[in-house]
Amino acid sequence: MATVNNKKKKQELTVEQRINRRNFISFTTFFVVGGAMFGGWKWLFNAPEEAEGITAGARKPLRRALNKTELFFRRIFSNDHEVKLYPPSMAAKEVRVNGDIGIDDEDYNPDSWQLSVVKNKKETLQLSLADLKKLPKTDIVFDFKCVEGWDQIQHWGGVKFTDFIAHFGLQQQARMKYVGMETPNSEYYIGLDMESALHPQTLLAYEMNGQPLELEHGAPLRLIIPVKYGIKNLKRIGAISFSNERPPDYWAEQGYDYYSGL
Ligand SMILES: Nc1nc2c(c(=O)[nH]1)N[C@H]1C(S)=C(S)[C@@H](COP(=O)(O)O)O[C@H]1N2
Ligand SMILES: [Mo]
Repeated sequence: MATVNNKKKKQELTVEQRINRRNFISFTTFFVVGGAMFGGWKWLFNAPEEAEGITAGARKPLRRALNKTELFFRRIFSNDHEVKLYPPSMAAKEVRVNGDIGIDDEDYNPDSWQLSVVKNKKETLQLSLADLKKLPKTDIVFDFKCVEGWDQIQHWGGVKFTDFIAHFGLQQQARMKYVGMETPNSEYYIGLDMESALHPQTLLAYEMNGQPLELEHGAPLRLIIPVKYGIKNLKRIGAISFSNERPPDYWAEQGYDYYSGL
């Protein structure tokens, strides 16, 4: 009997000891992890902001992480990988309109439109829509995705960017790292990494659902780049240029991911 009682007492003590031990572990973990978190936050808070201009002045380490993510995805990005296609019958008839930055002037006349292609400091091509329509037309029906959280199957037609490069003798330019595009009034502008611009599904589009583009969708010419979110799909392209530095990008300046790839 006595042995049993002793054993019971011993067990109770053990439970108490265990509780103490757990308390000790909990509090130590709390202070060590909490301290590390506070230290990490302080480090981030005191970290310098990245250079102003190209992006929205996020703390450098955060932006560094984002750019590393970009590098990772750029490395696995392949122009052999094409986005999923749909039959034209699945394309939306009522195509969503989103964003009118740089295309909201009431008295805009698309007939006076010309596309400026800046080859270098001395040479700029001026192209008409007729010049572009001489090239083969490519149609694409795919799921268009906006960062705001909506997507829609849409049908676009136009000139493949790679066909455009080849036809207008821009091979030299296409060896640079970036393409910049902007609206005729320069109010909306985007920068693209060259790999994505040269992706076989990237189009300079002048048709939607087999009809000429409407003004609100970017007439007379817009970009359709299925490997990027909507923000990079510039409506009403006025000028195209090439560079080895990141061109200015409207939404990147507001803090959105410069790459914005899918
Ligand atoms: N010029 C210009 N292009 C633009 C925008 C804009 O505001 N202005 N918005 C972008 C965004 S955020 C999206 S989602 C798509 C929407 O294209 P849609 O209006 O043809 O659907 O256009 C992109 N291109
Ligand atoms: Mo968007």
